[in-house]
Amino acid sequence: MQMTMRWFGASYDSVTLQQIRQVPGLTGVITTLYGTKPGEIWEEKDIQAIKKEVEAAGLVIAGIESVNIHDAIKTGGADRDKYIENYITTLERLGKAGIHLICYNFMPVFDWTRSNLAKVRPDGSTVLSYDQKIIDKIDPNDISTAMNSQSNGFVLPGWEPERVSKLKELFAMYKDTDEEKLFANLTYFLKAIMPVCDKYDINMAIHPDDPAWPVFGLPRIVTTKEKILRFIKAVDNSHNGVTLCTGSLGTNPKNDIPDIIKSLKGRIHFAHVRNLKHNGPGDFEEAAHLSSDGSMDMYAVMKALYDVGFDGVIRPDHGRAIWGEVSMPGYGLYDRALGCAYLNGLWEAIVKSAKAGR
Ligand code: DNO
Repeated sequence: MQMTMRWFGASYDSVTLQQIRQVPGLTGVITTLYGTKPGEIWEEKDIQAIKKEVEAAGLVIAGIESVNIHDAIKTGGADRDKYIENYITTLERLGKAGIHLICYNFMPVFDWTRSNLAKVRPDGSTVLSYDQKIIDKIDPNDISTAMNSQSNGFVLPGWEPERVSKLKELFAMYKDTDEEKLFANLTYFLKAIMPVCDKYDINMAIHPDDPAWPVFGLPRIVTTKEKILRFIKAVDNSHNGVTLCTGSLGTNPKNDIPDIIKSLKGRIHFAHVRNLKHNGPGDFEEAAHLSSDGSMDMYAVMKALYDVGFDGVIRPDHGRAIWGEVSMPGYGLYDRALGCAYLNGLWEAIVKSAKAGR
């Protein structure tokens, strides 16, 4: 298991590589060229520059989150093959640069969605939260304003202004895309990119939909064990894998995360491990990573990862805003560092107990 932390790049992140380097047990970052748009071919010089910057800080790039997918690919539009070719070129360049893990999502129009980016908890910390009753009252065209007004001035991943300025156009593009079509478009894309993934040993790790149900009437296909296994089997290549994101899959309390982990043995290439607290149907808030702070058994999650022989890249996920830190919501240093320490502690205990036969 390789412990990492997400880093958005020096121009976008409040956290520095030097700070990340001091988190115990952490060796790499998960990053991206945050300024690139879906569909763009990544420039070799930009890939080399960020690699050099990360390595100069004594870390490695353990993976990219995300190389985003152009909507023409998700909707199966007339120019999808052109955008798939662009994606392949980017993968080729990343592979040549020694990067072997790519996280991406296949959510229509919106990436992750929350109704509040700073819900105050009893201890005074703030967290991201979601309440379907609030979302139901928001016009989809206003959700980006609501999200971005709470971003502390940072560009939120998946909510980049140039993207959300075209919401009406985007909704129109997805007019005829139902679950079946989205599934077919995902498998078409995966089949097309597998040869380059085979050539450069690139693990593709799809991120689950967050929350794990349709939002604003748009289809979602990465929400349950059955749906995930369907496209894993449809493109049966070990490079076609998943990001096991407990916080996204866990939004639906019916998702049994340890069971999902067991069903995906060998296909979990990346793990986002964090806790959340359920307040009622369709109503949850994020929590500290610790089991007792939320609704999930984090020991059971880590143990299941251990039991399936997971040895991939892991990172803590959204943290609470604590100790007065101002950052991109969910992505401050302090609570994610606590998350790293906790996950490393669980892992050490699990490994040592297993070795001692306990
Ligand atoms: C939000 C993240 C997502 C995730 C993408 C992966 O904090 O979990 O933006 O990175 O869905 O492509």
